[in-house]
Amino acid sequence: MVVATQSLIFTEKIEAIELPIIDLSADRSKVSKLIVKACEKYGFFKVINHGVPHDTISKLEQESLSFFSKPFPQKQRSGPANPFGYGCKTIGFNGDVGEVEYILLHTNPHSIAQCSKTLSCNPIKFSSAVIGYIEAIRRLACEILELMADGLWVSETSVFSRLIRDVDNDSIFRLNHYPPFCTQNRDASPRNITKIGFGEHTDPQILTLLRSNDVCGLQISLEPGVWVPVPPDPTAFWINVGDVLQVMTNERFKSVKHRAITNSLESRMSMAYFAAPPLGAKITALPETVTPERPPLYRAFTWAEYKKTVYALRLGDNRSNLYRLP
Ligand code: GA4
Repeated sequence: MVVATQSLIFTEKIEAIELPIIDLSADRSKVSKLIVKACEKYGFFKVINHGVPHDTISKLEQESLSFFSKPFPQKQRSGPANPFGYGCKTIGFNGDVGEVEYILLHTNPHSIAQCSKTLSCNPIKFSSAVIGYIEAIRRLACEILELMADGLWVSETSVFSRLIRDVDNDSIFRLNHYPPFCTQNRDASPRNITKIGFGEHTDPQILTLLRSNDVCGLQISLEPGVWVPVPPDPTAFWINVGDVLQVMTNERFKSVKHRAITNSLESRMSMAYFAAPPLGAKITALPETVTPERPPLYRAFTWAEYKKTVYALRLGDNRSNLYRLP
C-alpha cells in the first residue's frame, strides 16, 4: 500500500490482525497465562474490566481537553518540556518531531503539584485529576505485573510491581493531543490525510498503559515495515511491554515497536502511564528466565544508566541492543 501524505510519501504494508483482549475479571490463573502468551507473541494486549473508575478517567480527559483547547501562546507558557511540561512537535532533544502536542509529567505528587501551577488556572483541580488517575492506573499496572510474574512462574509475585510501588519510582505520565490539520483545498470534500504524530519507537520503561478517545491512530509493528492498526476503545487500556521488561524476562517478552499517526478529520487524545523503576534499580534477567539453553542476553545495568542512553539517542534508535552481551 502506498500512503501519500502532505509532507511525505512512504511505502509500507498495513495489516489487520486481531490483537489479544484480556478480561481481567476472569479466573486469575487463566488470565495470567493469557497475559504471558500475549507478551511473548505481541508484547501488546488490551485489558477490559480493569476496575479503573470511569469518573477518574473522564475527570482527567476533561482537564486535558480544556488545556489543549487553550490558545497556543498560553500553552507555550507551560513549556518547553525539559523534560517535563508542555511540548509541541518537538520530541526528545535530538531533532525528532511529530504532529503532536503534549504534557509530560513525573508521577511524583510533589512534581505534579508544581507543574500544575503553570498548566491550569485551577491547579488544585488539575493536579487532583492527574493524581487520582495515576493512583488508579498504578494499581492496575501492579495487578498486571503480578499476573505476569505468576504466569512466568517467578517465585516472587511482586518482582516487577515492587519497582513501581517504590516511593522513588521514576514513572512518568503523558497527555497527548494529535490535532486534525487543515487540508489546503477548502472546497474539496473532506479527505483523510495521515501524518506521523509520534514516530516509530519502543518504550524504554517496564510497562505502558495507554487510554485514548475513540479516534484511531495507534499502530504497532511486529515485523519491519508492516504496521498493524490498533482499534481505539475508550473503555479499555492498551498495555505494552517496555524495554526493561524485555531485558528482565531475558526476551521472553517483546518490547513492541509502535507509533501514532494523525488524520485530518478528527482530534486524537491519549493518556499514557509509563511504569518505571527507581533510578538506582539494577535491571537484569530474572533467574527463572535464564536456562542453559537461553543464557542471559543482556548485561546488567541501572535504570539511570539506561535512561541516559535513551535521551542521548533518537526516537527510533534501538537502545537495548547496546546492552546486549556478545
Ligand atoms: C518514548 C516513550 C515516552 O513517551 C517517553 C518518550 C521520550 C520523550 O518524549 O521525551 C523520548 C522517547 C520516549 C524515547 C527516546 C527519547 C526519549 C523522546 C526521545 C527521542 C516520555 C520516554 O520515556 O521515552
